Amino acid sequence: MKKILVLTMMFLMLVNVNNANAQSQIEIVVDGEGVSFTDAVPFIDENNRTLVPLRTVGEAMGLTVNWDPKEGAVFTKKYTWENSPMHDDLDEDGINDAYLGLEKVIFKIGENKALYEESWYDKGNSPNENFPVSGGIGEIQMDTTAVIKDSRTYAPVRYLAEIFRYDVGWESNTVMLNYMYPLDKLGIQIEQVACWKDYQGWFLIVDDGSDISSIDILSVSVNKDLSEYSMLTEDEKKEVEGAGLDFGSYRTGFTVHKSIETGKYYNYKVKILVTMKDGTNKFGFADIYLYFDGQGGFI
Ligand SMILES: [Ca+2]
Repeated sequence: MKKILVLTMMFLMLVNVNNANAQSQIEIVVDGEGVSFTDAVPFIDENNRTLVPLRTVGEAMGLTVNWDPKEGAVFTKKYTWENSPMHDDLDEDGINDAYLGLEKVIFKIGENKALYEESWYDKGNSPNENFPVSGGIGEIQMDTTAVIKDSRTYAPVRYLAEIFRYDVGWESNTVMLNYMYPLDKLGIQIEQVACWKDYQGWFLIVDDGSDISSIDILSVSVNKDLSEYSMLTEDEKKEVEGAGLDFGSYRTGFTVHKSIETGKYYNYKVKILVTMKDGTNKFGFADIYLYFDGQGGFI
């Protein structure tokens, strides 16, 4: 079931990052906009982790932030069918009928784990039918605890950011958070074109008239481990087309150099940097599940 895989994905994304210079003021930039901190500013705790005032960053990410005396700091994001980052085909008729409609993350003070909840909704024929059809909860293990300081909740920004699909990067003393769009929201279609036991290949297809100028792969991980990859060469594109496949006006493609075993499942996470024709950048991600039946070939 895809919804269970979604939850699993959340925990796989959590990796460590080195801290910036402890002496410097930490700056946070969300989608290119600097976050203004007033009285509450980021600081580095005794575990050498950068803790940020969660409310300020959460609001900059467009999240609804509430303090619940019993639960802790609660961050929620609601989606509609149109703007949801994930859709699913629960009755397996080939047409998506459900969407991720609500995500909630709760940081409890003094605990080194946060709680994650998600709810999926039926597309429905009327608003009255938009009841949750499935959901799930999980825990996010953190490497330090959420704390209260001057009545503010502080925790590492990575956990909040990655749950809500932001890429987290450091540039000297600045934390860069960039929203990673699902590829379809960027107008990019991803099609697997080759599946061999030593390598797997995909096309990234962009419609004619798109505002996209170029696509670069930032990283590929397979079952959590970073994997070698290469962009498709002109020769490889010709070879695939020579196999009788025509994907129209594709822009580029990539090959992942991963040895896979027959009868096993693999989860590929691909981070993509898109440059638009106006020179701006957007981040994207593809989350691909693959079962290898041992029959290598072009798809
Ligand atoms: Ca369906």
